[in-house]
Amino acid sequence: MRRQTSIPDLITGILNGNRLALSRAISHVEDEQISTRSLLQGIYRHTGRAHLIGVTGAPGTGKSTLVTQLARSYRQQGQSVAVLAVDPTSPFTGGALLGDRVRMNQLSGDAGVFIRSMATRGHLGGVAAATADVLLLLDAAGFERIIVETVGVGQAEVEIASMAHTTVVVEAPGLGDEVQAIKAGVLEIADIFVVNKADRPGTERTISALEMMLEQKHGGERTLRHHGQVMIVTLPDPVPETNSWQIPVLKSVATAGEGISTLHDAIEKHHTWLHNSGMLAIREEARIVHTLEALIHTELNRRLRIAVPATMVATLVTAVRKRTIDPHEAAARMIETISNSNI
Ligand SMILES: Nc1nc2c(ncn2[C@@H]2O[C@H](COP(=O)(O)OP(=O)(O)O)[C@@H](O)[C@H]2O)c(=O)[nH]1
Ligand SMILES: [Mg+2]
Repeated sequence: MRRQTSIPDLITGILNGNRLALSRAISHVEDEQISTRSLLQGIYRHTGRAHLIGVTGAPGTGKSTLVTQLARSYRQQGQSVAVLAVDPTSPFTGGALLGDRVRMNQLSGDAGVFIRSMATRGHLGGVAAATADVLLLLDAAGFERIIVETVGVGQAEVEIASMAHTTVVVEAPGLGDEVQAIKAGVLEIADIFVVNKADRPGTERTISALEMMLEQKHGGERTLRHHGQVMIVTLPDPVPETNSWQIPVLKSVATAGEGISTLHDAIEKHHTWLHNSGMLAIREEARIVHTLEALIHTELNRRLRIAVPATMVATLVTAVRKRTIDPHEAAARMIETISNSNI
């Protein structure tokens, strides 16, 4: 059984960089305990300092290997770094190949590194919302760089990647079709592309394919996805030349540590650009809108489930099917029931 620690103690612990307190707090979020809300309330004003780096891409492209190398690179420059893997297939979750374990062990035992994986199932409020809360905890604990790894396939994963300040999309050569496959969701959120496994044939072709897609892409826009809708954050028009970010297409061999310093530099350059261009505030506000929508959505769903009995839902569904009432009318009656229930 988990030892009980009071919320104020947990908050103090997190703010003092106590790893045990941080781990426990993350478990609170994962288990969706009621205490999560007061926990977040206590730490929120201490957040906003970390640079959030999203690393996403298809499974097997070498994200975890790359993230491990990046974390080492940050450590070498004296910056503290947290890694959050939101990936059921991630080596961090225990499915590690020996080499990955060895690499992770080189980082473990270092107080400036914190590595954690997140379960992707069972979050009522959605995995993206739970991840956002864990990111706040890591931020409050004082980590200067937070790297979140996700598999860029599902909508939730794309949503998580879009919460980052800097989103790195990882490709691997020979996945020509997959470049197309992930293009729709991921191209819009990429700030940096990296073609990993550059020791493999086809690297230059993949780089050209990405560069071609970038040329076709309309510049100056970055989209945030939410519930299947797309919120577009648009820069003031016309976009001043100094205000635009040129998305670089880099290459790396993560297993050999090649290309890591270039990637590190590109991430830092993007970080500086976000600050200097004013884009940081624009993106943060878009993210806050997104968070508020998600919270409201979850809360209204909860109220709906409590206030509207299943029998009423069944009756209304049947009525709609029989064309006695239309869907708008049925929805209105359910909403009215919530309003009258004083929940
Ligand atoms: N040849 C080659 N293999 C790599 C490279 N980077 C990672 N790998 C290997 O690719 C496999 C998948 O790597 P992993 O980091 O788990 O990918 P992820 O699923 O994207 O997180 C592992 O066996 C890695 O050792 C690379 O640059 N070149
Ligand atoms: Mg992985």
